[in-house]
Amino acid sequence: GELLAGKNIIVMGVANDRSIAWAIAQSLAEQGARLAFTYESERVEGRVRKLAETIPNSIILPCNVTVDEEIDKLADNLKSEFGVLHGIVHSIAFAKAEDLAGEFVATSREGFALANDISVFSLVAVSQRLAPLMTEGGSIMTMTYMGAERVMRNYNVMGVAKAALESSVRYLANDLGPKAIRVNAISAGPIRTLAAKGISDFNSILKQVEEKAPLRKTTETAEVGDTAMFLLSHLSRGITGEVIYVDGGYNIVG
Ligand code: 0WD
Repeated sequence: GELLAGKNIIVMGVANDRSIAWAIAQSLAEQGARLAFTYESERVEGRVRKLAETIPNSIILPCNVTVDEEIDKLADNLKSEFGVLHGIVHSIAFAKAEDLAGEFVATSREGFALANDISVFSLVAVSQRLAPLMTEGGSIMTMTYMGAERVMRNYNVMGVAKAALESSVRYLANDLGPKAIRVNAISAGPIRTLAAKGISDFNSILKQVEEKAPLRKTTETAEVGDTAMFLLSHLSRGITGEVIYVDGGYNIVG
């Protein structure tokens, strides 16, 4: 059956076909959702458009999440294209390369602000402006990483941003719950994507997971996609404010 038939969902954060957001989109489309993709800038528009064309009935809209006017415009566009919105996939993060290596203590004020603006506040800004379109209730999900809870080498400012993101999920869940809007995060194991290119020594991180995770393998984007589908569906209706690990169990071992 189609678990997401009649559901309109926005997917933010597709950069290429390796993006976690792209795997999530596949899982959602498989269950009959209608999708709107956003792209950050002209730099990625072509790639996103090409991918979106493979999903029937989907649309694409611009939105750089650092610009309030672009989020306002996105809300207007979605209202006229979809009317009602049922789901938001937030799969966006950014930090300067220099802040993803060496010591966290060296983080600059500017680098700290940028990482938190794009990776954390964007979830608040988007929820704020799109929740009013969720008149039939809804589900919002974002992507986080274990670096929020534990010190992981080189993750640095992004770990601090993910901690703020997970806390934001709880506060948003509490505010939006009375409107039947749920807010959750998936904490994924490391996956080789464009964003992962910014993390130095990523290979040894993957190797550790293969050796130590209970499932003895690294995380695949399709696994994240299917959990995201669950979170956007009626099946997860009792879950909000939660961080769900999709990491082969790595977080439970040393
Ligand atoms: O191991 C991993 N890859 C993990 C990723 C493990 C656990 C969590 N995550 C998280 C990331 O932190 C991020 O929140 O998953 C999310 C998606 O990351 P991804 O799929 O690994 O990476 P990528 O394919 O690069 O998508 C992130 C995208 C950006 O890509 P680029 O590489 O062009 O920066 O976020 C988008 C952009 O498409 N993005 C923006 N979108 C709108 N406005 C902006 C912006 N200002 N900046 C970045």
